[in-house]
Amino acid sequence: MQERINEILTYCNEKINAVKKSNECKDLKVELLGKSGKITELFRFMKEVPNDQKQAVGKMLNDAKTKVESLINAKETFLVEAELEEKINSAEKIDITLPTESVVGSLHPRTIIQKQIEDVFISMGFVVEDGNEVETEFNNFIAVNVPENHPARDMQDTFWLDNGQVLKTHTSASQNKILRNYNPPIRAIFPGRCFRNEDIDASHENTFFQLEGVIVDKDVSVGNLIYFMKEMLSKIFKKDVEVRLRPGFFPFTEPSFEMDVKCPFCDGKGCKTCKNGGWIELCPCGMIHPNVLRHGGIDPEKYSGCAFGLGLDRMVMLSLGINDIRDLNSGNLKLLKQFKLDV
Ligand code: FA5
Repeated sequence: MQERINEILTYCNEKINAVKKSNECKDLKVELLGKSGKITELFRFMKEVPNDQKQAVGKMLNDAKTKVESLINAKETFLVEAELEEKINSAEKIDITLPTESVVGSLHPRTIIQKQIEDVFISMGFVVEDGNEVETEFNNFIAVNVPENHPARDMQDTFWLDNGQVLKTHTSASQNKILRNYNPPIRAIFPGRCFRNEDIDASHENTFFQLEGVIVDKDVSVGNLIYFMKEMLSKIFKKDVEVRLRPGFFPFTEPSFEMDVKCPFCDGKGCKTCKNGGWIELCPCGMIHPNVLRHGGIDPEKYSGCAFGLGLDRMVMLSLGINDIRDLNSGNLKLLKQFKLDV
């Protein structure tokens, strides 16, 4: 019997050695160990084995079966690992020097200019704050001295929500929160997206960005306003710029101004950008109205403040020579990806 078992074991060994792929091991297990497999066949001889030898022979057969099973399993494990190794190695053979079509994104021009302006203000001791896009009527209008039925509300054609709130029409809507959250002295800027029900053209969008700033302290004057704006514009245009103030009107500032910058492209001589006027209207601003300070919990007898509401899109268009504001919201990558500036 031992001889027969050895023959079968030799046969199994040869078969196992001949297997070259892991998926062939399954078939081989059936062939050797399945119902009509070579090893199973051996067990059929058991009935011919004399009773006194049955135990010893049974043990021999079981040992042989276990041996074949473990040989096949070991071979299978070996082949699976070898195949995995081969897969990994062949993946590494991809020619990484071949040119690939990778698309590298870039920051939106508005983000670039916003970041540059923020950096200048941060360097002058300002904090940068964020505002809501959906605002209460109080924050958007009442807190900035535009009570119900005030005609100044008509200056901003507003998207009202069913719940009485509004899509922020200007970043001034965040002024109240800033005044309340910080104690004077305050130096803060707060950029944000604004919404107005506007007829759209090359310089007007229904969704646009402003960058607002407030300075509140003892004895703040128009001189402070001019200083900070001049500093910021000179850094952005990378040259000393001149600014001038013209009278303006906003319910939340008194006095109110429109700040113009001497055209940084032609130094005031007149060019396409300034429409030959030599000056570019850039930023509404003024001294914060006492009512706005009071709404913000600040005593106007002790403190004064100034504020400005820069049209961020206008600033972006000016700095980068973009003629149509609609391009900024267009998602037109051909245009937008041209502006990979340092940030
Ligand atoms: C305001 O919104 C005031 N809150 C600004 C302000 C703040 C004044 C603090 C005084 C003190 P105005 O409506 O003019 O003001 O808008 C400010 C700037 O936002 C404009 O100069 C313009 O550059 C930009 N802007 C306004 N409406 C639009 C629009 N529809 N599309 C694109 N930009 C706009």
